[in-house]
Amino acid sequence: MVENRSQLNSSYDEQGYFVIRNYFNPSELSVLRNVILKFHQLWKDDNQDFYQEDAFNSSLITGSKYLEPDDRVKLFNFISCQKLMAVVDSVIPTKPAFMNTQLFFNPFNQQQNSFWHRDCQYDHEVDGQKKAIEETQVLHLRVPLFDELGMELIPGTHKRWDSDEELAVRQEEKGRHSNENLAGGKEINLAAGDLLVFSADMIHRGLYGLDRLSLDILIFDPAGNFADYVDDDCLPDNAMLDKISDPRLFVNTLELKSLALS
Ligand SMILES: O=C(O)CCC(=O)C(=O)O
Repeated sequence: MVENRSQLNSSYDEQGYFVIRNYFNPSELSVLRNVILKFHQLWKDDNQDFYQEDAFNSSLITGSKYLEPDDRVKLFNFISCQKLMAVVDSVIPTKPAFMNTQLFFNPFNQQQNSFWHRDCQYDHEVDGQKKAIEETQVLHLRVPLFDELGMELIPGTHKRWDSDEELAVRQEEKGRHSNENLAGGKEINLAAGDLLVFSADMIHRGLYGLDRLSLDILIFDPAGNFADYVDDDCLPDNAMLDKISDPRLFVNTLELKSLALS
């Protein structure tokens, strides 16, 4: 287990990810599970067609659509708890900012395959992707609520461009498909209580199976301008901020959003 701040930082720097096993205790997990299972049921009821045909995740978990203020505060307090802030601060030491949350589950439609990608490929063509890899930093903090197969990552790709094969597969070019196996993929199986931290811009894919239900928290380095990506409704209001023990992550985002408007 890697725990020390500089070790975490150098693992992340070299590999693009690290895992801390057994990081959350049963009572921390049970508070989180309670809130997330409520969200997930309401979300599924409200999105039945999408859930049954295409979905493998939901997002905006901290928003007001499905959760009551008390549960949102519990979730905000989990996201910014000491254990997670220690990890976030080790990778983004200056003003880390909250971006969003996602919840990954097994697709109901068993024909769906998991797919290799870098997150930045959905916003940029190849030149923009290269720039994003060099200049910006977005972190995924994955918190599995149950044991799951986890993720497959290609270590080091947070800092290097694709091989010809990686590019063809993840962009589905030259007759290749994004679910093909890639050399260098490392499977990271996860158990409830583990924490996986990885770079959004490394080449990765989810592994479907077991009881997969994973909360994914996205955090960004303010050097990259992502404030516009943040949905206002997913941030705490003033009354909620008063109930969050360490609200830095959210305050940083609110400040960046107000700077962007001025
Ligand atoms: O778990 C998955 O299906 C994919 C996860 C992923 O791509 C992500 O967290 O960015």
